[in-house]
Amino acid sequence: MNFKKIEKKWQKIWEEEGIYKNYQRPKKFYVLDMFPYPSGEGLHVGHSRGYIATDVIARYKLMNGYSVLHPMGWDAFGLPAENYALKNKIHPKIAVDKNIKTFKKQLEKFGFTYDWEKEINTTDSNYYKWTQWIFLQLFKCGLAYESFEPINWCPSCKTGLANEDLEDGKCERCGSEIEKKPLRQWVLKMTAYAEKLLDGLRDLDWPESIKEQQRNWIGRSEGAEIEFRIKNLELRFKVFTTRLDTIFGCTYLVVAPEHEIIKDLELRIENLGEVKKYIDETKKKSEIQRMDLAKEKTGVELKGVKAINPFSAEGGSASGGNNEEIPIYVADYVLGHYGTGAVMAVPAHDERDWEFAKKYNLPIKCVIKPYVYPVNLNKHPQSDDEFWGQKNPELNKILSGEIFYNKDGNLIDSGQFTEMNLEKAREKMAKWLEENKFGSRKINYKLRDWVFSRQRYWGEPIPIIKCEKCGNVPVLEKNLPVKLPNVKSYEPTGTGESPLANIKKWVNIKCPKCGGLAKRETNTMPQWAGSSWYYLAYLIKKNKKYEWNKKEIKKWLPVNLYVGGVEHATRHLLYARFWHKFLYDIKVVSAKEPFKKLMNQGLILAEDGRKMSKRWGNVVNPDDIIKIYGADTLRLYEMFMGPFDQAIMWNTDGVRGMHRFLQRVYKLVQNFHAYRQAGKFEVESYNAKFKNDKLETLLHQTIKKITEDIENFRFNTAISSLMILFNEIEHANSAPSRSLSSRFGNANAPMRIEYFKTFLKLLSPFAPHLSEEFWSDLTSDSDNGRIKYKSIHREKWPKYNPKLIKEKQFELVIQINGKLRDKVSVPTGISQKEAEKIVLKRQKISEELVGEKIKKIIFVQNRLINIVI
Ligand code: ANZ
Ligand code: ZN
Repeated sequence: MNFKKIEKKWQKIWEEEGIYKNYQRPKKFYVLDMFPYPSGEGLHVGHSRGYIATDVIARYKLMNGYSVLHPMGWDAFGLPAENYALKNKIHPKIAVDKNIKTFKKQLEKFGFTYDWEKEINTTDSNYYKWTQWIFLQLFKCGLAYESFEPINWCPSCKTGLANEDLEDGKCERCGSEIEKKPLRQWVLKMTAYAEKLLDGLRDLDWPESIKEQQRNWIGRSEGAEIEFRIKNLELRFKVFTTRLDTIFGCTYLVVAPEHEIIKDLELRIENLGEVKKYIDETKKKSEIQRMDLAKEKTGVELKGVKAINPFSAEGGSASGGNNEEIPIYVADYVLGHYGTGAVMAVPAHDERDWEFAKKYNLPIKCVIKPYVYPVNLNKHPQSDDEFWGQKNPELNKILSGEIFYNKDGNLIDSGQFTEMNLEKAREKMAKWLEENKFGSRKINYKLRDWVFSRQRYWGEPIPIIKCEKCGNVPVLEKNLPVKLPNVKSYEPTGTGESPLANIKKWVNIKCPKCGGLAKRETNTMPQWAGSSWYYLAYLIKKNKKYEWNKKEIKKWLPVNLYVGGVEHATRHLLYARFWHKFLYDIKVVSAKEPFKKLMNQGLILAEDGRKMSKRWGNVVNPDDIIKIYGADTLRLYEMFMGPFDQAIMWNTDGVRGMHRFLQRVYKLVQNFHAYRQAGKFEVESYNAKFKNDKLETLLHQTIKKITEDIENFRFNTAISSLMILFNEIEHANSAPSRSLSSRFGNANAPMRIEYFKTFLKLLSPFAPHLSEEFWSDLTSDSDNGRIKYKSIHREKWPKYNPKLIKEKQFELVIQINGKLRDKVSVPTGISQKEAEKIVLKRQKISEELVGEKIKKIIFVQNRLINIVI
């Protein structure tokens, strides 16, 4: 079997005939792969796992009569491409072009259904013209703004980064420790979409873990902002709390070292020197270090100033105990940019506050009493917590503040709110707060706006012109794209300026508004820009350009199935949803979400159990496998190796096993040929003669199984049932000269060619080349050449006949007190409950049971049921 020749031949024919381009069918299916960043290393077998899966689905959907869109492209801007180019001393453009060629060559060998006419490349100026256009729309809507706040700075990549680009406080790209650096930067107002991004998750058919990661990243917290007055001053400042119910337990306030109030209070703070020293020290710490629960808490009191708890002044603090002035501390465990950068500390009910209070000897005031039963006679304990409260041996420790308590209970010592449960208290207190104008309910998000500029060369130029008179002026849309100038030296400068700033000819330009001298923005966009809308780009590509074509967009969106790695949970998948929701609001798209269903592929580990990496020298290149075993073997193997979404080790023996399987299929085709030559080939008569035999039942069962398996991403079990079916077909057909009856009927009977043809159809999404080759062998009419050959990939997906799929049955023995009374045929695997239902309804049994009391029923699976009376 010369699979190399076979695969090449069909790839060429498919391409020439464009057999997958059935875009006019009424039902559509858009199946999308996360497009690759074309790295210098090329594709490895881990990448192709997802691509093969989407190709199987694409082929399956095509055979089911859908218009299928299955495109591919290149995500080629950004730091990785630029760092690669710098390291190898070639211009990023040249490196990218070269890598794309390699990737494409590799992909073509798999025989995928891609429509290469729709190929996109984010670094093509026709493409990024529209990336820039979207930026301009964001700018015009006030969603792109300039900011000067300190941002994450990677000293090694010499660029600012977004929060999403960090991993444990380090640069996701190079692992360097991140610094905070004040820098002029462009920021996209992603927070304006926090609620929509959260809401939209509800209806998405995505893995729950990914949705949860996005929810946590967005980090919605419902709470309140409370205004605290500074004693003897007209100053007020706000804290954010999710636990308004604990306000009567607030014994001090804490502000972040970055908080403005410290400046405002400078004249009042008696220990200003100490405070400033503390603030300087915090600057050396990363956010992760500051948030670390295990770290010892530090802080300094702002001596000479006090705050007043608004709930103590008015509102009837019945206890009166909350009337005192409370001290203010600066401490780095409070973050500057979350909430209001200030917290009310409740040491009795919050762990961090408790530790801080212990260390600095601050009062700890318990305001929540765990439910105690039966003290509160009206209330039965309803949860574990309540029970726990009842028997709580720690009760006195909680009440005295010796330990902190962060569970449920009723308020104590909380003025008019005493005795309320916590939820009710939060509600009433928020009302009180709003009525007395001391604050309001507030929802906060952890999500930050997206730091969108990079001080690097290899990215889309930000289409803004900076004019001294007019400020930031958008480039006129008709002047897009702003092309990235071709330069020799593109190393990052490290000064916070992009290398583009040195290209005077490019930078200096007339202001589009006033005509005066102006300069171009020299920052570029981050690597996530181009991928934030690429699924749309495929739809509107026309000849080499892009035109917004609402009809196409409406037809294809949302993407029905999106497949890729889990590592994109909070970056690409969030950014793309954000842009999509914005494009929805400006009526460019009409679907609310871009990706309806998401599936993650599991990692393929190397044979040594480690991650495939150049460093370990354990990377398996698909080219090498295809060269020896062919693409179909590789495709089948990767789908067979294990559950699709789970990590699994590569195993070359498994590849060989798959290859042997295909060889056997080939051999059977040879047998059919022998039959045909011998004139024993009675295709027509077969149908009538061989209805309802066991093989036919198996065939229909297999069709059902594979159909359901493909729909549910169970490719591995689909392939194993395909193999079982093949074994039986092979058995029934393999020996043309054999006269004894084989397992399934008579070997002298005409070949079961129709069964085999159905088998080939089921095989075709997985092994498209060989199934096509065998199909053409069996179906093209060699005698008169009248019948034009029709590709197997244009065949209809086989349908099963439900009547033929008999469930396997067995004789269930029915005993009463251990004696045989009856038998009944039931499906194998029947449960005790179902069996009882059937058995007790049987006349013979029900008669025996009249007036008897059933003591128990013993059930032995797939054997007997014994009723003890
Ligand atoms: C009083 C209180 C009592 C709190 C209590 C908690 C428990 P999430 O859910 O993350 O939104 N907080 C507010 N702003 C903060 C900041 N900038 N840095 C560090 N901590 C901050 O958490 C909100 C809670 O975290 C707020 O509720 C506040 O402490 C603290 F028993 O207020 B809480
Ligand atoms: Zn101007």
